[in-house]
Amino acid sequence: MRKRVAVYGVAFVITLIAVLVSCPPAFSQTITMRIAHTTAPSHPYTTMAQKLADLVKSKSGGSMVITIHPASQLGGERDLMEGLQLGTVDMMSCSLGVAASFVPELNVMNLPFLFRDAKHYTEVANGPIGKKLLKAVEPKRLVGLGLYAPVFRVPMNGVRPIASPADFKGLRMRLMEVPLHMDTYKALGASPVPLPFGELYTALQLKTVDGNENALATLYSERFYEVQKYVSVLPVFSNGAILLMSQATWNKLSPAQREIVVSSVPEALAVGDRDYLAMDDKGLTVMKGAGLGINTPTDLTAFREAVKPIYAKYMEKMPDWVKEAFQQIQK
Ligand code: EAX
Repeated sequence: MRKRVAVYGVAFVITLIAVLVSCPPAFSQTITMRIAHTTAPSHPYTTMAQKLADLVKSKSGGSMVITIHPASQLGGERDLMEGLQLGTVDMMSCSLGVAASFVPELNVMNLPFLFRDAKHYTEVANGPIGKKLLKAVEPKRLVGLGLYAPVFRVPMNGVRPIASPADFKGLRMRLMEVPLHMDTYKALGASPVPLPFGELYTALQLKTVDGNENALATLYSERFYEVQKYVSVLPVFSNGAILLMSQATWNKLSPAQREIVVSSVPEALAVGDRDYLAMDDKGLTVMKGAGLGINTPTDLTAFREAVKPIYAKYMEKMPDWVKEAFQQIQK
C-alpha cells in the first residue's frame, strides 16, 4: 500500500513538472526589447543602456531582456525615431536636437547658450518642465522615459581655434539634421552641412567638412580628434538626450512590466549622467595629450548677441506652457 502511494506520488510530481514545462505561466514568457543609439560602445549612451538592461533583467527574474545596438547599427537618429514610431525599434537614446524635429516643444532645451552648467540642465530636466516635456512626446506615438546627458556640445575643427564669432566665418561645420542647430551656426557665421552621425568620421577625414560640434565625451569616444586640430570649449548647445520607448512596445507590456522599466530608469540615467561628466573630463585630457589646440572663450557676449534671433524664431510659435518654461529656465 505504502509503495503504491509512493509510486503515485512520484508519478504526480512528474506529471506536474511536465505540465509546467510545456505551458509556462504568463510571467515567465521572455520579452526581448532592442535599445539603439548612434554612438560608440564605450559611450555613456551604452553604459546607461547596459545598466537599464541589467536592472530590468534582474527585477523581472530574467524574463525581460534588453539587447543593446550602438554605433548606428540600426540606423541614424532620424531612422531610429521613425523606427520607434513604427514599432520596429523598442527604445533609444536620442539627442534632444533630433528628437525636437519630431516633437518641436523639446526645442526649448536646444536654444543656444541657455543653460549655465550641468546642474542647471539637470534641475530643469528632472523638474516640472522636464516632466511636461516627457508628456509632450506622447501624441507622436512615443513614451518619454527620461532626460539626461547634462553636458554641452562644443565646436571642433581642423582650421583654427574659435575665440570670437568671426572665427566661424566660412567653416563648413557638420551639424545634426536639426534646423535650430543649423540656423544657430549660420547666425554665428559658419556654413552648416547636415550629415548623419555615422558618416561623420569619414567626412572629417576626407575634409568634406571642416569641423563638427559635439560633447567632449563624444569627440573623444568617436576618435574625431585623430583627424581634427582644434577644440573650442564654447557651450553653444546643451547635449541633452531623451530616453524614449515606442508606444507600440509600451502597449505590449503588462502593468507590472511597465513598472519594472519605469522604476529602473532613474538609476540607469544616473549612470549615464555620471559617465558623461567623467568622459567629458577624460576626453579633454586625452585630446590635450594628443596635441590638439584647446581654447576656452571666456566672454560669450558676442556669441550670445549673434544668436539672439534664434530665440524669437523658435519660441514664437510655441504653446504658452513652453514659452513659460523658456522664461523660467532663463531665471
Ligand atoms: O545623440 O549626431 C550627433 O552628433 C549626436 O551627438 C549623436 O548622434 C548622439
